[in-house]
Amino acid sequence: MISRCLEGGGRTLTLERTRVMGVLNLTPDSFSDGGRFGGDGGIDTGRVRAEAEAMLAAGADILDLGGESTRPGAATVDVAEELARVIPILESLRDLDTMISVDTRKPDVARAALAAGCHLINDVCGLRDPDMLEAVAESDAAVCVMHMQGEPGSMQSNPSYVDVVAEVRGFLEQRYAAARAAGIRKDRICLDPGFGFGKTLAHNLALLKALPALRTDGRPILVGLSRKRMIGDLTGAAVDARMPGSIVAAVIAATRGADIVRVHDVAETVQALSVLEAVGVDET
Ligand code: HH2
Repeated sequence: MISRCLEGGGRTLTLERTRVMGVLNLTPDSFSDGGRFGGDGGIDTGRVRAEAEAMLAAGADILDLGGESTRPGAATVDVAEELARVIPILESLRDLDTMISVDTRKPDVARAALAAGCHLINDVCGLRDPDMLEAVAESDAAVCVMHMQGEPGSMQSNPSYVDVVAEVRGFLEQRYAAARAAGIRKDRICLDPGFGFGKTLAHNLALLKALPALRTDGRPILVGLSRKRMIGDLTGAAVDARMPGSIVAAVIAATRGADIVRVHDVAETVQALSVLEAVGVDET
């Protein structure tokens, strides 16, 4: 694997092996783990902290906090609600020795999260909102620029591409160029094809096969396949029974050059990736 790193908010993640981003969804309605830290009565900070510590002990390198579900058809969340879900948790985890990411597509949430000390903004809209681009550019945080066709509310109704790999690659190149032009240093940027975001099973499989072709200016590739519908479509497994397929998907992504995998099942994925690492992966 080409040696590269991701820098943000004073933290550096070296990428000589595939790194693991653990998902901490602070939502009542995320597709696989919604409501696990409490629902309408508020989020249980102690339970999130315990899970965060367990993920780090299991080998997570990044923790990704999300206050809005982006599953297909999800309801939008207003800024105040998303802030109430994310910021107190972020503040309670800030002392942990890790990179903390906030998964948001709202510039106001990103600004508050940056002020509260997050190290990475994970934007499923790929910095298309000029205000989001500015919010990240004004900071020294890392950013994940993800591809999505359409909006979460309707993205799975009829995804269509002439050439999915070329179009996703073109989008990532264009948003990468916009980020660079806004003054975001190269070392702060990673890119993500956005599995399941406005894509059919055939589109997702084509992108996974072609992952090395999506590499843009040598920057890291982040991949999120964990528990997604794609795994269900291939295996028939219900959402709470997709761990084996998700682990294999993470390993396949790693063999094709994924630098970071975004997963719900950290310990199991780390174990699988350590077997892969012992064997080694050819340069991509
Ligand atoms: N997938 C989800 C959310 N955020 N961010 C990146 N960079 N890449 C992804 O593939 C990705 C993401 C969807 O998964 P999840 O957070 O588990 O569900 P929900 O959106 O329902 O909260």
